[in-house]
Formats: sequence, structure tokens, C-alpha cells
Amino acid sequence: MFSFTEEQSSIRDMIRAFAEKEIRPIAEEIDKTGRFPKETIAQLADMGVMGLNIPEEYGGAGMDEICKVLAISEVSRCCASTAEILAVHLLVNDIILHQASEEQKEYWLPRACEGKLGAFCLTEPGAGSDAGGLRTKAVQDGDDYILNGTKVFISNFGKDEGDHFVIIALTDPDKGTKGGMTAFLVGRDTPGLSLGKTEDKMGMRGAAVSELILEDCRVSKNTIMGKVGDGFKVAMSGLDGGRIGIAAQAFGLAQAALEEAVKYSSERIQFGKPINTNQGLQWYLADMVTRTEAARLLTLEAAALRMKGEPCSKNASMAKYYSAETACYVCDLALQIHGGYGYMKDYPIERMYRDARIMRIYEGTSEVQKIVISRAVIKGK
Ligand code: COS
Repeated sequence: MFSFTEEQSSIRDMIRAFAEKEIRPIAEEIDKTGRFPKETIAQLADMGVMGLNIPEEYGGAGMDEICKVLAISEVSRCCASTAEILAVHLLVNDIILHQASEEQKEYWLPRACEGKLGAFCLTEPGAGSDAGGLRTKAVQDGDDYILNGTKVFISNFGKDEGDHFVIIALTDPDKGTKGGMTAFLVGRDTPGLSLGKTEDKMGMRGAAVSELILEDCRVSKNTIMGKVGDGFKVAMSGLDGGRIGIAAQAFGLAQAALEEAVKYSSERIQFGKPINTNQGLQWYLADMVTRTEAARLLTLEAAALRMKGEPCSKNASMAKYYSAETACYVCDLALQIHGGYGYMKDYPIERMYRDARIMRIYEGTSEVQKIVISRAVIKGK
């Protein structure tokens, strides 16, 4: 049993109440229309949630990693798309906080707290699981760098969405992941940075995901975060925190699907009795709740380690892997319990089933998480 501080419990309760009142009622509509919930993001910013992991001196709420997990999971319990927007934004906040210069922090962090969205740009057409295979180049020209390349599947980027971008680019192609990549923090208005194709997705339809195109995009050397050559480490250590966020999103969604399954199976009468009086179905529910709880505890454990500044890559990957698999497992069984009705758009489980599927893929597939976990365990970490 994890015991929470007063601050952690109160953020969880506050966000649960807000999500029930404001997010759940529009979850179906934003899924159907693919509309970005900008009013929700503005409300979350007003509540301090968009700057949750930013210290008060930059306009944030100064909360810890456990609060982040609780916030994302409570939002996800009502709408996974909205939780994705929040999780990616908090990942970018975290990278800026830990890697940016003081000048960059003073400029970008207060904006982020106001709800101006951050996006993380690592993936490319030829660099998915092999993130080190990216081709976007940053060539130095005096005090500037010229960026050229294409980033794909960029969450929080759309026609009207996305304010600032963490971009990982090659500064020394010969060195690759070993000192050849650099992280840049670039604003949307930078000439040469443009919006490509916006994706039409199976799930997470309220969250904007697009291509980002860089064509002779000239940026000052002051946009570099961390040291030249440290970009892959910036990306990977940022993803440690990001994966904890996605794990939270995944167990929050699993919790939601479990609740739908319990409700439906209590009300649905077949053979003259509620279907949850059948032992086969009870065993489904037992597996669903046990796995959801295990995912939650793995995620909180990873968050607690990260909060203490201890190495957490293995734990973040275990949490992300297990939570994502659990979200898919629980949504699948919850749909099965709903029978034919679960396949129809009249019940929320149909949306949850689609939303869950990406969780085994983004911010590192389950297979990539297993690479990270096994490498750590072989090294005795
Ligand atoms: N924190 C800090 N540094 C890290 C790190 C971490 N979590 N993980 C790796 N690094 C460092 C390594 O220490 C190494 O540097 P040194 O040679 O100085 O030690 C460097 O980064 C290269 O690491 P590695 O050799 O492990 O890189 P690989 O090319 O083998 O890639 C995987 C490793 C597969 C784990 C990585 O490419 C990955 O995570 N891929 C998935 C990408 C992803 O999640 N994409 C989603 C994008 S957001 S939707």
C-alpha cells in the first residue's frame, strides 16, 4: 500500500473531481470529432496542472513526480486523449527544467505553465525504435545552427496546437548517439519550421499529432539545451520521466475500463441473472483488477525513485511496459464482457479499446522497454 502525503492526496482528489465534471462529459465528443480540447487545457493551466512539475519561481506548482502520476492517471480515467496532451506537455516541462539554461527556463517555463503546449521531436520516418538512426541535421553557421529534416508523430502539434519544441538533431553524424546529437528548444514562429501532415488516428482522437518539417530553419546557438553532443542523453533521460507519465496514463485507462466492466456486468441480465454471477467472468474481473493495481504500484515505485534522483530507467521501462500491456488486456476483456454492445460506439469501452492500443507503441514500444529492462538486469542494475 502506497501512502500519499496530504499534497499528493489533495491533487488527486482535486483532479478526480475536475475530470469527472469537465473532462468525462466531452470525452466522447472529442473522440468523435477529433477536436482538440483547448478549453480543458486552459482550465488545467488555471488550476496549475500544466505547470505542475515546474518550480514556483517559474510560475509552476512545484509538485513532485508522484503528483504527476496521480494527475495524469486521474485525467486518463475520464479521457485518455486529454491525458496524452498533459503527459507530453509535462515531459517537455521536465526536459526544459533539467536541461535548459537559466535564460531559456525564464522564457519558456512561465509560458508552459500558462498552457502554451510543449512537444518532443525525436522520431523520424527512419528512426522509430532505433531513435539513434535519426537524420535531421543541425549544421553550425557562425553563432547559428541550420536545421533540416522531418520529424513524425509529434504529439501536441497541429494547426492551432504546439508552442515550443524540443528537437533532437545530428550535429556530428559520425558520432551518432555517442556525442553526435544535440537538443534544441525552438519556438513555433521560427522561420523554416512548419506543420506537415496531421495524422488521422485509430484512437486518441482528441490529441493532435503531426509531422514537423524543418527547412533551412535557422536558430541561434542559444537554443541549445545541455551541451553540444549530449542530445541523445537529453532525449533518453527525458524519456525516463515520459515513460512514467505514459504508464500513469495506461493504468488510469485500465482503471476506467475495469469500472465500466464492473458496472455493465452487474446490470446485464442473461440466463435470468447478472452476468457477473458467473465464475468465468468473475475470474476476468479478478485478473483485471490485480493487473491494474500492479501497474499502478510499479508506476508509483518508478516515480518515487525518480523523485529521489536515483537511477530509474529500468523501473520506468518496467512500469511503462506493464501498464501499457495491462491497459490493452483490461480494455480487451472489458469489451468482451460487454459482448456485442462493447463493439458499438454507444458504450465508452469501444473508445477505450482504441485509445489503449497506442500505449504499447509510443514513447518506446513494449519491445524497446524490454531491451532497456534486460540490459539493466544483465548489468546487475
Ligand atoms: N539516460 C541517460 N543516458 C542514456 C539513457 C538514459 N536513460 N539511455 C541511454 N543513454 C546513453 C547511453 O549511456 C549511451 O551513452 P554512452 O555511450 O556515453 O554511455 C548513449 O545514450 C547511447 O545509448 P545506447 O547505446 O543504449 O543506445 P541504443 O542506440 O542502443 O538505443 C534504445 C537504445 C533502443 C533503448 C533507444 O533507442 C530507445 O529508447 N528507443 C525508443 C525510442 C522511443 O522511445 N521513441 C519514442 C519517442 S517519443 S513518442
